[in-house]
Amino acid sequence: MNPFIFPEESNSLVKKHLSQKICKLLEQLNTDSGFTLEKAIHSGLKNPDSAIGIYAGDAQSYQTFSPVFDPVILEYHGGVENLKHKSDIRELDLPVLDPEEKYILSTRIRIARNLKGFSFPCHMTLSQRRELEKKIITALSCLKGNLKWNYYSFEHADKKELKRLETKNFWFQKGDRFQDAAGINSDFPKCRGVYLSFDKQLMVWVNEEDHLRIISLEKASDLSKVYNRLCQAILALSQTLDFAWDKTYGHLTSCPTNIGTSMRAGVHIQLEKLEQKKELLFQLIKAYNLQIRGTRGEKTKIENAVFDISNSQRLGISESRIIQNLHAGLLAIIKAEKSL
Ligand code: ADP
Ligand code: CIR
Repeated sequence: MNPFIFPEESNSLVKKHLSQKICKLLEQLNTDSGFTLEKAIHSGLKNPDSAIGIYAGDAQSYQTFSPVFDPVILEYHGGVENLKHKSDIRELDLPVLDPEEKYILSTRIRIARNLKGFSFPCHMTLSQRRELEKKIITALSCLKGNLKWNYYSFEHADKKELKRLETKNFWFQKGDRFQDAAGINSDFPKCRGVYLSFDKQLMVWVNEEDHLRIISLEKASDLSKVYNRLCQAILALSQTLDFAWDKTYGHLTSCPTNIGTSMRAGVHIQLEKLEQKKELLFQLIKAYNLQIRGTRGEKTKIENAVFDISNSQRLGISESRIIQNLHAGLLAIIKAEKSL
């Protein structure tokens, strides 16, 4: 019998794909760092509303537990047979999307990275997190020019300064109950922190869901500019940090939804007319491989007709292609909004 009982109402991908046969095959296995199937699926077992329900505790999890990760990945990302994921991080020059600033409030692109040789955040001891934070701070201190500034440790930075960062959204909270059940919040806020560039348009979250979340953000609609800043940061960090990578799955992340480019590029866009014509909006979203999230992030509501529209593809597509598709999709959405 399957020793793991998922909540009856759960529709998660892990519940769907973890058959008794696969469970039997995997339940006694460990990765070299001691990660197990039980730890990987703990979040899905605890949260009936999990959509995915599984996290990787290290890079090796994707191989050791491939009989369950592979079908989850296949269903979430689409076909990966014979796939060789290729990265293409290079600067682009695309026209500004909304020069009159009528619709787009802000543009944000994030990518995730985990370091080779370290367990992933749901499976780290305090001393491993500490060692990792030290290594990342050293790498961040090499950023130059506009990307240069300061690391704010959640443990050691001045409390008033941290409050100020929090009110301006330059900060991350303890993870949600899905991440909590996975173990990602252990020892929070120890060894967590945020790096901010002088102009506050580049942010790096340290020891959140992934070792690094590199975020380029601007209250404007110049997608190329936001993307190019991210390219500069990631290329500079790659000089000193060695990232977990797989030739099929690309960049390896805690949540299998993020593997591949690990990139979510999107805008906050106010669509008062299309909000009343959702079927048209959904058609456009589908046609350009985009997704909608709530105004305050994943699993939140749309407030004031402000949609978070971003790429839905991450695997088997390059970073530059994602940006080009997003650009084309947003032009079409703005055109539709204007025409209504
Ligand atoms: P992630 O991007 O890491 O997948 P979320 O969907 O939770 O996770 O978003 C993280 C945060 O970034 C949320 O507070 C969300 O409101 C904010 N955010 C997302 N897109 C934008 C944007 N285009 N402009 C400003 N903030 C954004
Ligand atoms: C879940 O399974 O619902 C959570 N672990 C979050 C999954 C991440 N994101 C997503 O579906 N896009």
